[in-house]
Amino acid sequence: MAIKSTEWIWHNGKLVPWQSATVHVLSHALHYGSSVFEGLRAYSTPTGPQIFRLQAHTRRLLDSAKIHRIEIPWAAPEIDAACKEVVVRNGLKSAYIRPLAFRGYGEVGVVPKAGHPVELAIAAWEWGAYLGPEALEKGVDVCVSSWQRVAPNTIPALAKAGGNYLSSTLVGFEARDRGFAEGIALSADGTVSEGAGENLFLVRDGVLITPPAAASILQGITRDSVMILARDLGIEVREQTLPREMMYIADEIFLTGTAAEITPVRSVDRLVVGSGSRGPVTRALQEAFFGLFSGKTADRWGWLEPLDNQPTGKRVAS
Ligand code: PPE
Repeated sequence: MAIKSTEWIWHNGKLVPWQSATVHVLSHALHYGSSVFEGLRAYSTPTGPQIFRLQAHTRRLLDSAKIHRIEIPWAAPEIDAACKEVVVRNGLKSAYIRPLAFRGYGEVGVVPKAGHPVELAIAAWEWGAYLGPEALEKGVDVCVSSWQRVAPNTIPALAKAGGNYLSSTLVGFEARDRGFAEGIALSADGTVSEGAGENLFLVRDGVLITPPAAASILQGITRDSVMILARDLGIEVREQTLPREMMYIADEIFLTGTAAEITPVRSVDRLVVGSGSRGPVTRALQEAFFGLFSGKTADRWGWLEPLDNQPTGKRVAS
């Protein structure tokens, strides 16, 4: 997907013109994948643009950095304020926001010495539906990938680190080569993990089930939001390891992510899911989720952050 460039990118503490937000080719992250990043969305709402779950994303950025011992020289309130600033200064009504922290140019070598520079960049641009404009309504066809997720004790899946996405890229390439919109990866033990860039939920007999944190998933913030919204709607939610074939006999399946939002799945490995169209639970959750931005769903969790550009320090439990 081509990036719709904007005017400014926040880079190491200041706004620089889009074209000037560059790095040295000997930056550590380019060689060893030592970056951590986030993806957030700002939605246009009746009370102006609002960022969805800003504090939760900043917290996960800092958690990812901690796991990889990347010392980001900015604290959460500063990162929150910078995310707002890039949206405001680029005049965006809605946006995808991409904070990226990485080991920069210092010495070459796998293990960086203390004090190796860490850079932080935050860009924002307009980004539409991740899996295509029709996907949110009609659903997508997915396959199980021959590539499995990283096993525990190899690369930590809970960190949203650049290096992890070599796995996602292979899963995504294979799926598209085979004519599918997205690939689902199994974890090292063969149970369902997640999509290349999305968490997975299935519905069976009205119960919503999703793989647990230990299934080599990224703990998605959309996943967390969907579980909270579902419980609020009186839907039973379980985090449970799932054998692959549970997808074949599910009544409904959908994928969640900041980019993918809530995207129904209409087939897995060419087996039709349920009735083959968006199911009632998926639809109810989409309505609750998108209702947060239209004003139909009351934001009782403090998930929407206005762009007043003031760091609030508020941290909402997830
Ligand atoms: N799993 C993976 C592997 C993943 O990359 C994402 C987000 C999720 C789950 C869902 O997490 P959350 O956004 O917090 O609900 N993927 C991001 C990157 C997409 C991209 O292609 O780049 C995203 O959705 O922003």
